[in-house]
Amino acid sequence: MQLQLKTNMNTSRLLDVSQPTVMGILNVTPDSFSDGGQYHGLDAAFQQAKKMVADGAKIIDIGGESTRPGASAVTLEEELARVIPIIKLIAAELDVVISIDTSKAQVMRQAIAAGAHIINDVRALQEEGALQAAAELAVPVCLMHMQGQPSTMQDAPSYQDVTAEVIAFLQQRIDDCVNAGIKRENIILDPGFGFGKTLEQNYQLLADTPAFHQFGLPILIGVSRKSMIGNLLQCNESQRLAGSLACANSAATDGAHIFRVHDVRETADTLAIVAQLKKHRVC
Ligand code: 7PM
Repeated sequence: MQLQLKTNMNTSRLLDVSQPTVMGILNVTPDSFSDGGQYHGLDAAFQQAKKMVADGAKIIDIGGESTRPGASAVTLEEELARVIPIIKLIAAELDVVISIDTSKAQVMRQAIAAGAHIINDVRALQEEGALQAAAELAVPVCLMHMQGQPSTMQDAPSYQDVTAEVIAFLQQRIDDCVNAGIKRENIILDPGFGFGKTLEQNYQLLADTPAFHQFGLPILIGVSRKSMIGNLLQCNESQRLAGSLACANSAATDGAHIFRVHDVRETADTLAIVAQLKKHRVC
């Protein structure tokens, strides 16, 4: 399974996601790199990206909006000021695919112009102008499921059948995207762990990873350090590595393609073990 990417020369390049692929998380919200002046923040973010590439990340996911439950909204100007400089720097200096974690059409446009290759939208292109921007940009897009809005989504998540409802939502968004002119083969799907789901609903979805293969599209899994791990194990964010790797192991065994993670090296090791085991497994 391959994703077709555009480069700055208007040539194209393929990203093979048939083998499990690590996407390293680079948050550029003030709480992540707030060590003083702007340059230091930029340099610290770049050093972290460089390390993630050395550790095996094939994609760097850059996000300037905190979608943390209860987080406040960020203005367009603020989000652009956070993400555009680091996208330009990484595109110029590192050989890695860049995804932009945003829901705003203008951020999508400027990020792709600055050198990003993939749009990662937790709101699945439902904001004003996003569908059209993604269609015009003609780059791969990740469509994620969320119930509600980040500010209130964890208050009272409710489903009759979480997996069936997430799948129905993704099917509808695929149809909407294709109707808007987005190529089906440019779509990546994501169940949206932690986005309007209880602990039990999150584990139900993870256990149902095989169901997401019905679309024949790449599956992205974002469980790294999330509350579904912390609440089960009763541990804080710095103590969620083993739980994150256990989830990655399960999803990789079930054939997920892209793993959005904080701990790149450890996840790449986990995926390598799963790949080796798969060579020896009969079914
Ligand atoms: C606080 C809570 C801060 C949650 C950040 C988060 C996903 C994503 C995020 C995901 C895709 C995080 C999340 N999660 N994009 N962006 N899939 N496609 O843990 O699961 O990083 S933000």
